[in-house]
Amino acid sequence: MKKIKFWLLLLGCVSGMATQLSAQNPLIRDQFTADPSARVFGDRVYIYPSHDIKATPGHGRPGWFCMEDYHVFSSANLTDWTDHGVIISQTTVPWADPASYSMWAPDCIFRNGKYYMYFPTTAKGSENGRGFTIGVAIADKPYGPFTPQQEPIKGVHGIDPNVFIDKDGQAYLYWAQGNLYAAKLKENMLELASEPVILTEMPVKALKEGPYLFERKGVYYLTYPHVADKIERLEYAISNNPMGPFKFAGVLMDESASGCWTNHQSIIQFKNQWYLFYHNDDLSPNFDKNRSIRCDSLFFNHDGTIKKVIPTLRGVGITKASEKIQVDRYSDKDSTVQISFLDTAKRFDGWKTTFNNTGSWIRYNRVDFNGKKFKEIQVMANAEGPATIEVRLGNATGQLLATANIGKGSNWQVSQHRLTSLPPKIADLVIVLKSGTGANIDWISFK
Ligand code: FUB
Repeated sequence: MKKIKFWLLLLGCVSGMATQLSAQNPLIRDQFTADPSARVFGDRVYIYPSHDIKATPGHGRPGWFCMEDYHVFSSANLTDWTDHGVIISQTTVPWADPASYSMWAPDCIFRNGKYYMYFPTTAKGSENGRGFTIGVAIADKPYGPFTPQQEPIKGVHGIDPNVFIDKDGQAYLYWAQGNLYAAKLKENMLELASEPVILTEMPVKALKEGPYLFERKGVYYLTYPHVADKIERLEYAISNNPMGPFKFAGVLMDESASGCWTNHQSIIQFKNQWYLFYHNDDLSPNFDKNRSIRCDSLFFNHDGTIKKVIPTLRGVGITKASEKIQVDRYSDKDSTVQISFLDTAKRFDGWKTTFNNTGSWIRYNRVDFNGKKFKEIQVMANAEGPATIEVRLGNATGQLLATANIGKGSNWQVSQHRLTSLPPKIADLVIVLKSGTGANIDWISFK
C-alpha cells in the first residue's frame, strides 16, 4: 500500500510539474505566454497559450515571433495556476518543420472522451519556412500526453485555429489568413466536412485574425482581433448560425495602452462569471513579440451586447492574506504612485510600487482573511529616508489596519508590524504614504 502511494506521488510530480504560479495580471510570470485559449474541463480552467521565447542565433528569426512548443496551465480558482509543462514541441510533430519556431496560437476541445488540440505551424519543406497549416494532437487528459497526427488537416491554410461544438453535436473549425474562415468538421474532428467559407460580412478593412466563437442564449458571438487603426483591438460580430452571416456588433477591448501590436482572446463562463483571456506585453515592454497572458471579468448588457472590458493589473480571483500580496498589481491608485520593475535586467522578478508624496495611495481588492485572526503585517520595503505607511480598509481614510515604519536604506528588508484592528473576511486594502519620500514596496503579507 505504501509503495503504491509513493509511486502515485512520484507520477503526479513528474507528469504534473505542479509549479504554482501567481494570480493577477499577467497570469504567468516565469515565461512569456500569448494567445490564450481558455477552456473549462471538469472543475478546472485550462489555458492553451502560445509560448513566446527569444530568438537566438540559428534559432528563430530575430525581431519576430519565436515559438518552439506549447505548455498548458490549469487552475481551479483562477488564482493558483499550475504549469503542466511542455505538451507539444515542433520537434515531435511528424509533419512540422522542426526548426521553424512558428508554433502559433492553439486551441483545444473535448469530444467523446478525448482532448483535441489544434495548432498552426509551417510544414516540412514549405517555401522559405512560410505558409501555415493546422494540425491536431489527441490526448486522454487535458494536460496530455498529446499525440500529434501524421499529417495536418487537409484543405486548411492559415493560423489561429478555434473549434466550436454546437448543441446538435456539429463541430466547426475557424481560422485566419488575413481574413476569417470557417468550415464544418467531421465527427472524427480531424477532417473538414464542408468547403471553407470566408466570413466576409464583417469589416474587411485591414487584418483580422484570432477567431474565437462562443454561444450564449442562442446567439453565436464571433470575436477577433482587428487592426482598425494602427494596432489590434478586440471586436465581435453576432449571428444566429455558427457559419454566419455575422453582423459587426462592437469593440470588446480597445487597443493596448502600452502599444502591444497584437492581442488575442478567448471567452469562457466559469462558476457563473464570464471571463476574457487576452495578452499584453507586461514582461517585455520594449519588444511586443514576447507577450504575457491576462484575464479580466466580462459582462453582458441586457440586450446581449458585450460591455467593453477595461484591462486591469489586479485581474480576477481572490488573494490569500497569508501570501505575498503584490500590490503593484493594483485595483486603483493615486496618479503619483509609480510602478516599475524591481530589476530591469531580470523582469521575471516582478515589480515594485514607489510612493513619493504624502497621502498618495494604492488599492488592492479582494484579499481573503478567511475569518482567521491575523495579528501582524509583514512589509518588504526600502526607502530613501525613513518613511511611514498606513494600511487601511476600502479607501485612503478608511479603517486603519496597521502602521509600518520603513527604515532608511536601499536594501530590501522585511519588517513586522502589529495589526491595530481586525480585517473582515474579504477586504480591499489601501496603502497610504503617511510621511517620508521614496518609499518602495515589493509585497505585503499577513501572519
Ligand atoms: O502569436 C502569433 C500570432 O500573433 C498569433 O497567431 C496571432 O493571433 C497574434 O497574436
